[in-house]
Amino acid sequence: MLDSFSVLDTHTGGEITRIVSAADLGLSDLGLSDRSPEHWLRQLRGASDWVRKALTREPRGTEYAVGAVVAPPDDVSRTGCIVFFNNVGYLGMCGHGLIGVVEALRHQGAILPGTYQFATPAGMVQATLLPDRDVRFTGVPSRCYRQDVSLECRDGRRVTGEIAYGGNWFFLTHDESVRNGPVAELMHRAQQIRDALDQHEIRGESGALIDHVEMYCSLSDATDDRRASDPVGCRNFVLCPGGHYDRSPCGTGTSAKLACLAAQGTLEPGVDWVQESITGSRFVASYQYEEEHVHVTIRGRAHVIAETRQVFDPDDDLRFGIGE
Ligand code: PYC
Repeated sequence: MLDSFSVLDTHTGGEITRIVSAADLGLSDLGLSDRSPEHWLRQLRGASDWVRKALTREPRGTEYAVGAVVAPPDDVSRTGCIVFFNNVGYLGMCGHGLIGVVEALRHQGAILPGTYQFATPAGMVQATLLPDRDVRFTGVPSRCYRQDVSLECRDGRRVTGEIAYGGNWFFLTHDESVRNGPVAELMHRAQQIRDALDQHEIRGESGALIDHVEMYCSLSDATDDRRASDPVGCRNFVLCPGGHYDRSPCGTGTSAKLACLAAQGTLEPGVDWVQESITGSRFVASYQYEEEHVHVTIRGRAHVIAETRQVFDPDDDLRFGIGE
């Protein structure tokens, strides 16, 4: 077991990504055919799961960070590999995390402006580092799976929304409290929906667990000082699987939202949509159809906030974090 390794922290619209090199964990010392997210997932879920726990739990970590194990794109194929994780497990994809990884690679001098591919457990994604340091990415094919899904929460509240996939599974519903509700109330309302989904066994395609809840209200009334020329969009609040809310506008949640707008016919392909988080940070997104899916392209910006060497003292009983 390693006694130390380097971590680079970024934030994208307020949401942290904690980035670890796959080579530092010994994961990319493998033959080419083994350099796949599936192979890494097996390793990370098994012998290396302590890395996830240590980086997303107290005392060294925080439950609202998403972690990423990364192999940078090589010069020939310009293809890298990323596995994202959080305090409860591993994510299919993570949009804010992908923007964070690209900014981290730029900061480390591993990439120049240009377009790269990354293999993730949810599929291949494409990311472009733009000359102004913004990152534009196209996620995995997204789709609206069910519309007008109605469920009753424990407090008797009836909620109607959509089930959609954008790299993770989401239940999306309109909720005016997102406009200026206190975070504690938003957490409570979203958690009630998450509980109702579980209680009524409402699932995504092939029984997939819906582990993200996205509540939204229109952007147009969300701020007082809007101009007529401002783009259309919404403000959202996303409850993540580990019980925290996304400080960023949530990349996979934005993809799921645009898949729903496409299914409803309320947003034309190629038209810009602004997705705003409750911290006020924004992504700009648009979509294109491909057969029964949509490909959503999102533009955002991340910043490096820390470079640390994490030390694992064998005498420290809590070196892998508090909890099992
Ligand atoms: O940006 O896709 C995202 C995301 C998922 C969970 C937290 N952020």
